[in-house]
Amino acid sequence: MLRPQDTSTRERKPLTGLWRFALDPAAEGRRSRWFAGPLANAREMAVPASFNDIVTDPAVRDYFGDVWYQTTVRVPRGWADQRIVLHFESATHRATVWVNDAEVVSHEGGYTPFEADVTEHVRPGEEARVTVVVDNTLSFQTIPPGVIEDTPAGKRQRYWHDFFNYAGIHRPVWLYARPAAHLTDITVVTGLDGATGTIDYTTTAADAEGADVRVVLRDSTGGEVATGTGTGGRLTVDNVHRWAPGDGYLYALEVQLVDPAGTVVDSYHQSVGVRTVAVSGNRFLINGEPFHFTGFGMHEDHAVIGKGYNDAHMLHDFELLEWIGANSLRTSHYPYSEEVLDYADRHGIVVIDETAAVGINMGLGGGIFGSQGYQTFSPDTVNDRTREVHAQAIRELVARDKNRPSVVLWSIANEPESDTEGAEEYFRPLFGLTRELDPTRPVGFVNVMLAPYGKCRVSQFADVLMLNRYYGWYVYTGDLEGAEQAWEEELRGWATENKPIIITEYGADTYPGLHSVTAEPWTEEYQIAYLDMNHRVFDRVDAVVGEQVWNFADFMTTSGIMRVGGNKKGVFTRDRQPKAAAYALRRRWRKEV
Ligand code: GCB
Repeated sequence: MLRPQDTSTRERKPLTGLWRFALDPAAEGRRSRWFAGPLANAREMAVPASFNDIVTDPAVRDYFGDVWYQTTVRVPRGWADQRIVLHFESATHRATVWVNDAEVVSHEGGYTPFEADVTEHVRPGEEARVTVVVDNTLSFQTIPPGVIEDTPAGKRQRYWHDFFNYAGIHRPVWLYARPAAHLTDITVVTGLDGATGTIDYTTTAADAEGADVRVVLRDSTGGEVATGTGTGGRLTVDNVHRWAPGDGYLYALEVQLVDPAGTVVDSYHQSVGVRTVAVSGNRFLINGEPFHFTGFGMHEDHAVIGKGYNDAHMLHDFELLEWIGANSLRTSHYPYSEEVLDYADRHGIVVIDETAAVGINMGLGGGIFGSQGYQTFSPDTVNDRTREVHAQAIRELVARDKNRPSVVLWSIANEPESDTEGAEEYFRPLFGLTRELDPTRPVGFVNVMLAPYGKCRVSQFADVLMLNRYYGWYVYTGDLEGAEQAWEEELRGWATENKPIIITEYGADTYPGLHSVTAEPWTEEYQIAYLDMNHRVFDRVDAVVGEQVWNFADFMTTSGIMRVGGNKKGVFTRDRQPKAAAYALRRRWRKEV
């Protein structure tokens, strides 16, 4: 699927703004055909945004089930003779869409795009009604998983991940026009041979019999540096300007579909960063050079808009990453907005790209978030069907982000149960699938404390070890000396595996403004002392090639005795003010004293 673009042959129109919105607690909307006319009893809702925190009604905030969105769009009159497509960058966690009375598409998974050709259902120059039912329910057959429980007070949604189940239409929606004969996909794989860069491209097209493909590669000033013909081929660039961490240099590949008369019938622009990624022993190499990750696990999370995409927030978060000296981030715990990845591509920020497979671990949930009594892998819980949904989530993530130079590593799950036979069976094929889909990038998953060195049965499949550890927080709370010893001992065990190790989470909840002379948990001083202890350990273990603090900023979670207005492990507060630890990290990462 190619993302909507304005080119010489394509045009797009955003459908963002205020839509009509209604809850459907009795699940009657589909049966009663709510899509067949103006949505009754609707309130206004912003798109993109999570719906949860916009209104004051608790019934909306904690709602699960179907919600309905509706808008009207006037189809540009100049789009006659074009194919007209309706494109959603995401809808969390699943959606079905109608255009006027016709059902046009359904999609499972809250963080990847989907679209439908709606040409037969609209008329250029006229208005069309777009109705979407979004369902945010989580079950054992969804990614991430959850369960609806019957309680004396009614049904409740439980899940095993530590962030609020924000839902809605989180990202832009587009109506766009493309030609009947059109490009459907472009793949680029880059290589380096000394100072020469190579770009292997492949393209696919639809309804394009007899058409040929022409490609033109331009540098950042627009100068032509290579051309090619054919649906696939190799371009070479002498004295190539490499894409590198901190230097997000992009070439622009224009792909043209040309009919037998020589007319360009479709044109699409693919940005290309020429770089290589490899793992060698315990080193992670970008362009053949060892790379050390600094940065954070993050969240798409802001006051009011929840997980909704916003240009200003996105830019500000990247400004803070730059300020603190972060060279990388992990899209914990789901694929982030494409706009975020675009920025990372343009600015040389290195990305660990993660699926939404978080919380496949009912043991962990029992301990921290209060949902006990389930076995993780079983015919009734996480099962073969779940794995197929997970596989599809991996397919869609790789399809979406495969051409991004910023993405250097796939993380196919966060903290799943990984010390059992069931886990081994579940994950083996998913690693195989990811490698088949993308042989060019290392693959890993994020390991949890409950499956420490010597116990984990899934890390054998990973190219890179990603570890989340909370020595000095969830264990050895307040005892940084004991934590330091235990942590180093475990880490030295992992180091014997001769793989690069990235510490993908380490962090301590910190209430901004809370202080103590002796470092007490929850104080700003303790957060600094905790990070310092971790850094001493990392600096002593050669295999550690990355440190990503949990978390960039405080974020919203479900309520519970472990959380105070959300998770407070942020180095920045939720409104992006620095805690004292931010300055300490800045000194370490920017090597400033
Ligand atoms: C973890 C999870 C993350 C949580 C964090 C915590 O290991 O990966 O989602 O938020 O711990 O703060 O407990």
